[in-house]
Amino acid sequence: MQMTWRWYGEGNDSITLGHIRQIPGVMGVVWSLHDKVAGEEWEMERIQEAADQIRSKGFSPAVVESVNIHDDIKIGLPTRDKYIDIYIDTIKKLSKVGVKVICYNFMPVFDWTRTDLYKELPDGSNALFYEKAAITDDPMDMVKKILEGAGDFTMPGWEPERLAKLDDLFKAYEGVTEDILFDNLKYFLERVIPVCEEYDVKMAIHPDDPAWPIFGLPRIIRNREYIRRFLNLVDSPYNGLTFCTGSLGTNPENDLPSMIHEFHDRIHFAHIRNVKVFENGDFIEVSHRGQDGSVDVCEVIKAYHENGFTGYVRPDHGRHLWGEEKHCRPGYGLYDRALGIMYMLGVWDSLEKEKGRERAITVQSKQHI
Ligand code: DNO
Repeated sequence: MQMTWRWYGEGNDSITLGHIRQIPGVMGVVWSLHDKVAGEEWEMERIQEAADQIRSKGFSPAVVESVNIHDDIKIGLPTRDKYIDIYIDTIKKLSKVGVKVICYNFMPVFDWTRTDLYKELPDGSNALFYEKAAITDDPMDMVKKILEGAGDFTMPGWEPERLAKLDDLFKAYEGVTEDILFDNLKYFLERVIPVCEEYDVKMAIHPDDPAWPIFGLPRIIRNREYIRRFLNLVDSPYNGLTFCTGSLGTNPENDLPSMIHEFHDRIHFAHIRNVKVFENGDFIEVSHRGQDGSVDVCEVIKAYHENGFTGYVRPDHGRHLWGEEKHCRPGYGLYDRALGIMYMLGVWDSLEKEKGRERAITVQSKQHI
């Protein structure tokens, strides 16, 4: 497992590369060009500059998260080919600086959705919260809350310019059913995956967050059955997953360790996060420690370990601690994600030691024979 950290870039993140260097075990920085809107060209000079900056501090730039997919591709409009061409061009350029994995999503209109970005937890910290009853019929209510909460920070998937035309967007998605969304995803993948195979860049789709349809929009990457269907759309190792325990974990029916056992060879990027799911289906993000939420993070790590996982991992959203919500991007503070890394590495390292001991015992007993 290769530990990484999501960084939003100089001047666009409260955290610096210098801070990240002080977190034990982090070898890669997950990045993007966050000012680019879906469907826009990524210039080679900008890509090179970002990769060089990340490398200059000793990190690998091998994972890019959020090369966002234009809505026309998801809706299946005739203009999609133009946007797929641009996407392919970006994949080729990213390969030139050593990018190996691209994390993206295929959620209509919104990326992750929450109803409160700063819900207080009993310990006095605060975190992203989803309250079912607070979802009104008007999605604009939620958009306003999220954009207000984000303040000056950009939020990938929550671009104000795009969301200003929310009514038009919703109209454009009318008639897009789950099956049609699957077809449109297949169309996209059938064009993109052969290029990925040639350029050795793996696509890793992010699950829908939360793992159910909202505002009548279809959401298709949300459980074992749908993930199987997704992987079969184009059955290539280059068509893979970002396995996010926080997103899939919002539905307690998703048995995460067992899904890792099934899908591990198609998981290229692991997002590890804990959520506490309440009986009425509301959920809040909590510390990575298994006991603190509904995701048994120890078992998750164990499942990766048992399968010899060598892919990229990052702590996903964290709580906002010690007042940091005043200056950090929602969900992306420094402290809780750093604590999460230490928890994950603690579990991983002890499993590695155990394996070493078992190996030594096996060698010893063979010598006796
Ligand atoms: C949540 C993230 C997602 C992810 C996108 C990828 O914080 O894991 O927003 O970056 O869905 O396109």
